[in-house]
Amino acid sequence: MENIKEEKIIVAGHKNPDTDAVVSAIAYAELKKSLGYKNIKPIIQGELNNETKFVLEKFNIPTPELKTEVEDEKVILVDHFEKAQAINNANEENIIEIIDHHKIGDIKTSKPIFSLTMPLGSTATIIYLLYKHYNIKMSDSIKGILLSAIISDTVILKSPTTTEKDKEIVEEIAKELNLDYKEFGKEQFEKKADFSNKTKEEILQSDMKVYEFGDKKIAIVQVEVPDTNMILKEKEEYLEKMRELMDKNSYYAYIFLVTDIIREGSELLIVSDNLEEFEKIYNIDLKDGSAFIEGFMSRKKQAVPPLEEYFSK
Ligand SMILES: [Mn+2]
Repeated sequence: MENIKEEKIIVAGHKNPDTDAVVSAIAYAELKKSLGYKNIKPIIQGELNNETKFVLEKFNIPTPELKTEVEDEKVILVDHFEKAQAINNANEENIIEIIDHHKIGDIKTSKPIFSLTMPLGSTATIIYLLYKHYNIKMSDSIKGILLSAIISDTVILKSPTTTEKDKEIVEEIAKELNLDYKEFGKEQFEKKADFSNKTKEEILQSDMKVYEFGDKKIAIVQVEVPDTNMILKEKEEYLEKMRELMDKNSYYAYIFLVTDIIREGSELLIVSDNLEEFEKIYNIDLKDGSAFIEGFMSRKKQAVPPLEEYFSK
């Protein structure tokens, strides 16, 4: 019988990697090594964003190898459960584990696998719990990047996706590392909102996820900024670009969440040939293609479920 611990394995986050996807891949590969896996490594499917770069540098962690297709390896998926977000050529045969905090998606396997999903603020939170479960000690670097990933996904513990576990773990790590997580979080989000080296098209595609509802594909991108005017002063240009990307990729709609981490809400920019539907779905009046919703912080918990409900009718 083949010994899984000897096999070549990659740990892969989703396309358009964010801090949680990258950190979870790194920390989980590290945990697996401690458990005796000899040939395992984290990979990223695309360039790091400014926030993730800052986090890895801060905690002295090398950037994982860039890889966009599974070859002869086995693959562990972290931070996603959707085929559309998975590395190319990940399939029923080569996926051996999934660790995630999203809804169960459309990925199928031909054999039983280890799959763990928990409704927590980040995949990093689950990885932390797995370290505890296996009683494996974490280095300060691993603790640091896990804290950063939790803070990133939960918008410094303010998003409605935040759970008591996320808070508990952030506070625990912050204490152990003697780190003011609120200050650090602010610094981190400033990097995240640094778009100076990016074009509008890059901003619109950097953290984009595509969701399929029947035959309709809807793209949703989210940015978290200290001030929505950074983006809204060029709203017209963004809407135009969104229309272009929507047409090119045959999306049913393109939604841009501009989340204000100070005001704790989001401006929704929406482009679609059926805008009235989206006004109904989110209970908003779009003015020149956008509307602000107070308390709206989470793509996963607030943007996606109403679409699912509406389009599955
Ligand atoms: Mn995540």
